Amino acid sequence: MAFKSIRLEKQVCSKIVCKKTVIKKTISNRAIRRKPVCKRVAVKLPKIRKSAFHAIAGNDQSIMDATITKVRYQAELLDLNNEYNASTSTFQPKQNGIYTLQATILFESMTPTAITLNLDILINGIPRISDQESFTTRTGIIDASGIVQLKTHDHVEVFARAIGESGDIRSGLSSRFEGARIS
Ligand SMILES: [Ca+2]
Repeated sequence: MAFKSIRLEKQVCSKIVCKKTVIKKTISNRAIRRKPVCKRVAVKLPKIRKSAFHAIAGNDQSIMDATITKVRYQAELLDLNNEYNASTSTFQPKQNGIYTLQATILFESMTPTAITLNLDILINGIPRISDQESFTTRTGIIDASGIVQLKTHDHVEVFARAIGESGDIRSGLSSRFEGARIS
C-alpha cells in the first residue's frame, strides 16, 4: 500500500485542561482521523457552604456580682452563611460539622478588688467551652476557645460571671465572639 500523501494538522482545544495535539493523517486516499482527545472535566462544586461569623460588643454591659449573665455581641462584622443573630447574640449553624469557637471579654470592675471571672460558651444551654481567670487589677481579659462538634440549629451563646464585685464588659474589639466551620 503506497502512501500518496501525508498531511499533518494541529488542533488545540480551547479548554486549558485538555490541550493536546491531534494528528490527522491521509493514507492512500483514506483519511484516518483520531478521535478528539479532549474530554470535558466535570468540576463539582462543594455542596457545603462556608461558615464563619465574627461579632463584637457594641455597647458596654453591666454584670452584677456573682450573677450569670448572657454576654451581648451586638455588632456583627462577619456572617458568611447568615447564621449569627446579632439581636440575640446567638450562633445557629445551618450545617452539621466541626467548628472552632472563641469568646472574649474585657472586664472592668468598680475598684481594684480581687475578681474571679468565668466565661462559658454554651451549646443548647450546656457549658462546653470554659475559662476562669482571677485578677486584682480593675481590668482583665478572659477568653474561652475550643473545637466542638455542632448540629444544625444548635444554639451557641456566651455567658459570664464575675465573683467579687460588679463591673462592666467593655465594648470594642477586645470583647468578641467568633467561630468558623473547619470540617
Ligand atoms: Ca447575621
